[in-house]
Amino acid sequence: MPLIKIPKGWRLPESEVTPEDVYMNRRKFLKALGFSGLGAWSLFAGCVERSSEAEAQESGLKAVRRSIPEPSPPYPVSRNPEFKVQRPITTEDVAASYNNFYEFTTDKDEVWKLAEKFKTRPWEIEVTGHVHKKRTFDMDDLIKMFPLEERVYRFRCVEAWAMVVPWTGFPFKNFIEEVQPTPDAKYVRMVSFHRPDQAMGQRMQGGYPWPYYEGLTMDEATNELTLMVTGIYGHALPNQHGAPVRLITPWKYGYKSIKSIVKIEFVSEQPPTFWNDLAPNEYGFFSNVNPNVPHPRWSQATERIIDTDERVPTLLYNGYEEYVAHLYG
Ligand SMILES: Nc1nc2c(c(=O)[nH]1)N[C@H]1C(S)=C(S)[C@@H](COP(=O)(O)O)O[C@H]1N2
Ligand SMILES: [Mo]
Repeated sequence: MPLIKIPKGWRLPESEVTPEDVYMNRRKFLKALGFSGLGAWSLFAGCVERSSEAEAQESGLKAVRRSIPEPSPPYPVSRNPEFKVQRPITTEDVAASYNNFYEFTTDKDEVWKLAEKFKTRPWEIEVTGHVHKKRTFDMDDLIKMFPLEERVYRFRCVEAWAMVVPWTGFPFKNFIEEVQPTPDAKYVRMVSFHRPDQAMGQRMQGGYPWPYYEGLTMDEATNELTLMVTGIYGHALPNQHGAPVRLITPWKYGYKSIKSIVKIEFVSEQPPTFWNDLAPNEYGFFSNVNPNVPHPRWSQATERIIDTDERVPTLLYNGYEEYVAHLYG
């Protein structure tokens, strides 16, 4: 890793819980105000604030719908009934307007807008390293190579928010079998795009070691849960969710689920990862969801569901213990 000059606030991000907490407290405050009955004036003031907030929120959600693609072949595909979640599926507009995608901005509400014009065609994915079949896939070919299925998974960000989302994709295992790793392949390294011209965050946040990079062990990469994702809610991924292809590892914190992949490399050593390089004491390589291991700056015991604002207990391995616990004996 070359020494990089990191901007002053760099410890906050992925960690920008502060604005989130402030936002939540403000909403609670306004709610309280609206129903406080402290007298006509404060009630009135409260109502105005409340309705303008609600209006702003509603018009925001309406606007975000224009970024959501219509279903068109091959979507929608049938749902794999094995993956059931006891929580309701998150409202689509909420999921589509609350994103972490630092290539565009650190502001979750703004990602969808800033990513709207991002070009996801043509798109190539280079496969290299310890594999017999090194090759470059064109996205349009890739999507036809493996049967697609829909899976409803819990999703948990390290910042303690969570959602339940129907992803469309194919098991990464199928892809790995196709490219035939050699015995030297012990880890998979994945890399996102680097296009500062189209991604404002890559211009503005120069201190980050772009492009975004992540990694898994071969056992993790070939686990049944690990999904290469091309769609969500029965249509293609909108840009803010990591179009045209991203990873999903539902038992790990969200930052492992790298978006907009352009390169997959099979390597023999544990590869460095973006967040681990930025803050090794806060973001580990494995990053398995664990309510009993607090983040150095906040508890991981509970999580906030993004559309209902409910707080619910966090589950070990995000509820996927039976699939993955054996990997970490
Ligand atoms: N390339 C890239 N991938 C990324 C990120 C990012 O900033 N850049 N953020 C990660 C984090 S922290 C989370 S929580 C999820 C968010 O996915 P979503 O916006 O689709 O909910 O994407 C992950 N993948
Ligand atoms: Mo995250």
